[in-house]
Amino acid sequence: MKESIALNQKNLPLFTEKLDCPRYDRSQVKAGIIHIGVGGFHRSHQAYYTDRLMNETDSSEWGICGVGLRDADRKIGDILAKQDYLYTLIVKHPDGKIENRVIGSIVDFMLGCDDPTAVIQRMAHADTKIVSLTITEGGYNFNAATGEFDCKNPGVKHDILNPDQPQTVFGFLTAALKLRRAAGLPAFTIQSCDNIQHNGNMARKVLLAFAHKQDAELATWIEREVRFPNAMVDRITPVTTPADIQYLDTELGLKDEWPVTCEPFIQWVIEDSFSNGRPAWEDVGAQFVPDVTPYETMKIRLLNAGHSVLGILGSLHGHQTIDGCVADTLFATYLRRFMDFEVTPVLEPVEGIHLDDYKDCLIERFGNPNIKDNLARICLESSSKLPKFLIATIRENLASGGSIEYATLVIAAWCYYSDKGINEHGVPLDIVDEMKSELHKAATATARDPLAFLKLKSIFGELAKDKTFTKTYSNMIQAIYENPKIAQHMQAILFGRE
Ligand code: CS2
Repeated sequence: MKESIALNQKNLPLFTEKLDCPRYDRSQVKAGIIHIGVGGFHRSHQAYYTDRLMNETDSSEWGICGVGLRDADRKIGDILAKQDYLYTLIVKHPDGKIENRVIGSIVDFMLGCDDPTAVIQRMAHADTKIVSLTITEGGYNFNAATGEFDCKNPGVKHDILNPDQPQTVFGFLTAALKLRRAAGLPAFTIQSCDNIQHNGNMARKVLLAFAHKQDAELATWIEREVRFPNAMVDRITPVTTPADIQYLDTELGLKDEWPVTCEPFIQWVIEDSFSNGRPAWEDVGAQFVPDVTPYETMKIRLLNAGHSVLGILGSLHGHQTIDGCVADTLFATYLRRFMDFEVTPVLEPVEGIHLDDYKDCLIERFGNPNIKDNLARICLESSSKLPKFLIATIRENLASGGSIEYATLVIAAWCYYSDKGINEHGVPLDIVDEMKSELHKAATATARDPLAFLKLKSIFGELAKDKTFTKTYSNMIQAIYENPKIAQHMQAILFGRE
């Protein structure tokens, strides 16, 4: 058998016949963007757009230097370095067609926990124009109920006292901006690419709260000089599996230790507000708009919440993946009704988008049988996802007198899931959540007090005081604890509507 060839710059010419490869001279690319959080999503989305841009236009000042802040990021850093920062993007269509592409837009990687000074200096370098972020919903470190920055976080406390040896993203950003201000350099843009409503405003709010604690004068400068464009980002990117690595090896004779798989759909809607220039991402399909709010709300409340609905209910039922859920008529119908009855009424019209088409397209995307998006990924860190994705919709429907049953069942099911930690067949659930023990503790008190789970105020705020909500919720809790077969409760809601 022929040995497969390692992916790296030297070997790139050997692959150009087999798949799309960067056509630009990577040795000339400067890192105008520092990206914190080089996970699968960054690599299938922003790095992909930027790679296309460099292929199609002269944009060599907009390469990306990846940054990881924690030791857990060492693996991706080491693999990328070994491969000259190249990796393969495997785009899987629903009909089985696969498009492979080597992405070259990442040109360097640095690990903050190894050498914070080097990362700060790189961010403070004149070449750096944008620092972009995918640090997950939890990374913004705010209390979901109050929306305020959490100054008690140990990393934050450390960084306030040790500005030169930061551990958190806030410490790194302020240290770098401080150097830029001292050097008379323009501020960089801070560009959030996370699924948070008004992600730019949120990044601004938490960074300013942090900077005020550390250096009030610097905070005023940041407030004036740094732009934080809001954006809606979208591309479903499941966790890479050993089968993806094997596929490249067998089919293309290419050895890539960490490729990324994703769906063909991609969207990026950005507010055109940058402190120090930006790439012409619109040349490769991104959309610049004056106000991204309606796009963000639509995406977070339909796609991300839709994922969570399937994720929590599907996990209890014993489904493994999103496409597995959508292939089950009960789950597909439930999802569509949730979108139609509970989300659509709280959305504003979105220019250029017909909501029915958008929902049809979402269900088609979820059903892509080649994107085996695991429910464990979807349910990861639910405590920082559900307040924004789902609970916000419940709250708005409570205010307007709209339907809440579809979403409330998910909350009641989440309580049962956090309490028991097993699905309805007794199989242990793979729960990964910063708040796992608090969730479990609150949920186990349900036997004594049906509303116990709602006492987690950082998640539910004052929802426990809303009579309409608690009535629906406690009935569902009682029903699920008596009979955990979640499909029967979903059916009860669906038939009750007919
Ligand atoms: C998912 C998202 O994490 C989640 O819960 O809903 O990762 C989703 O796949 C992306 O936002 C798609 O753009």
